[in-house]
Amino acid sequence: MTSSTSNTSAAKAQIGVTGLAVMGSNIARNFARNGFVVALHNRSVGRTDALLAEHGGEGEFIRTETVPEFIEALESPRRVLIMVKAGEATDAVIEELAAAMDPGDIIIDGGNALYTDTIRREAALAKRGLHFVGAGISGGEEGALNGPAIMPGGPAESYRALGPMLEKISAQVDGTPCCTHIGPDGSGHFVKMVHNGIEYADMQLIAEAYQLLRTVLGLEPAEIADVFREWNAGDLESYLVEITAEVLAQVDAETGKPLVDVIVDSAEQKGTGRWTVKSALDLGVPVTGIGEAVFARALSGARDQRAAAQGLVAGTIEAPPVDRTAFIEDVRSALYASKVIAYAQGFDQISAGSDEYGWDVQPGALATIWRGGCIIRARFLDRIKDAYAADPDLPSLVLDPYFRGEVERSVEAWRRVVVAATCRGIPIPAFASSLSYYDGLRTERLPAALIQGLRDYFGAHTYERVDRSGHFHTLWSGDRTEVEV
Ligand code: NBP
Repeated sequence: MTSSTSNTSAAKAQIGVTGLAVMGSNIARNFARNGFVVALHNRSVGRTDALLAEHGGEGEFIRTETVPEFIEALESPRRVLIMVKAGEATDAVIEELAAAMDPGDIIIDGGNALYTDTIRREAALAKRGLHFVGAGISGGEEGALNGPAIMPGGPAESYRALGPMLEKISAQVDGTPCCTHIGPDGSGHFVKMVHNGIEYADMQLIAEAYQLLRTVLGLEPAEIADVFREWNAGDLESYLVEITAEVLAQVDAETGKPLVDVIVDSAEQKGTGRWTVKSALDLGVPVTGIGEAVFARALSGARDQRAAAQGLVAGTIEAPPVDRTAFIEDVRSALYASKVIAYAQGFDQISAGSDEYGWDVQPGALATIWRGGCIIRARFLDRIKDAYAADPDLPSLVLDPYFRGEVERSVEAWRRVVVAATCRGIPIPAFASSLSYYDGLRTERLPAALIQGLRDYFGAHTYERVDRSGHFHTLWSGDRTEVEV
């Protein structure tokens, strides 16, 4: 049933959604399809009317035009989900809503907010007695409509009033909702940010695998689509691998060429990958896979510079011969191992962020809710859930017995792939840096000792010794004896 006027409706809405572009309207429909009465609001009323005209029959909606009307349409405590453009628009909408709301009411920001903004907003609204929930929502427009993964932060108290509704509209895997309370203030948006960072790494690794199969084996996109389809039946099963096969198999109607060959090779970004890397730098966590993925997009976008660099000598060297079947299997292994590294690094960042802000984020719970609804959903996440169930204090995902076994089994293939690419001059930044990270992690003695020596030489920054505790400095410009400082 659709209510075409606002506060004349008898029933009050259990949830209000403001911001009815693609994400907001699909989430509003998802709530309504799940039996909730939904109040609708958008800055320009045309979007509200378009939603009601096209989908008003899907459930019970209350149409509102103004913020006071919208607030009046909601049952108490009021729950309002904001789905507007992240940044200043979110602040403007929060201010308008907060002025009309009462203590105990809940404002949920489902946009891709920067977690530090969420921390700031939560603190400011808490002073006014309002609950603020920064909720990461993943799954794109399809997920928003049919069941996204939802990562709500904010006060535990507000989750009690809100959680069951979010759990109902989220994706479900094995009867478990892909939604759980992540922790206080900005934790939900923080984990969503890292989720997006992992998504960047995942996509870059897939793209490198494609490039290798195309360049080294000379396979056509349709043939590579078949390879990805096959991979999707095994341990690599995931939404991104599945849709890679779809995109590679697509033929451009106009030219008859593979669609991938008529798309400009310049990848864009909206910012969450960059945020992830900035945060990782601040936290001192090496997220090399995500970093390479962000930089690879930046390089792809430097079109003028790339055009000017055409003709630079490749300097390729003779590569070991490759057998088609064996090489495809090597690339599969390298992709899987690199993916383990990207997730291990992402989970390290979440753990560091959780420690820094005192959020107590549970990595196993996160792996559980990422199994469905979101873009990085994958069979693999069941394994991550199991890994953290077996050892919640796992020092690195790579050290879980299952993942360790997989990576150790893959490492020779991984090296062959990196060698094959390097000899031929094929760029594989994420494959190569993930392998280097793995080698760095397992190397007993790193050259960081020399770096410490250099730092002490030019800046008297001191060093620690392997044989006794304390901090030491060599009198480099004096008699070069060592002093304890
Ligand atoms: P957009 O990010 O394109 O934002 C459009 C909405 O913001 C419209 O409803 C627009 O109202 C409203 N808006 C703007 Br712009 N400025 C406003 C202001 N100053 N005051 C009030 N409303 C304002 O929409 P989207 O793609 O649906 O995404 C919504 C949120 O969800 C974003 O934060 C996005 O990052 C996040 N998200 C998107 C995806 C995705 O796949 N697209 C996935 C996950 C999360 P108008 O109609 O009057 O112009």
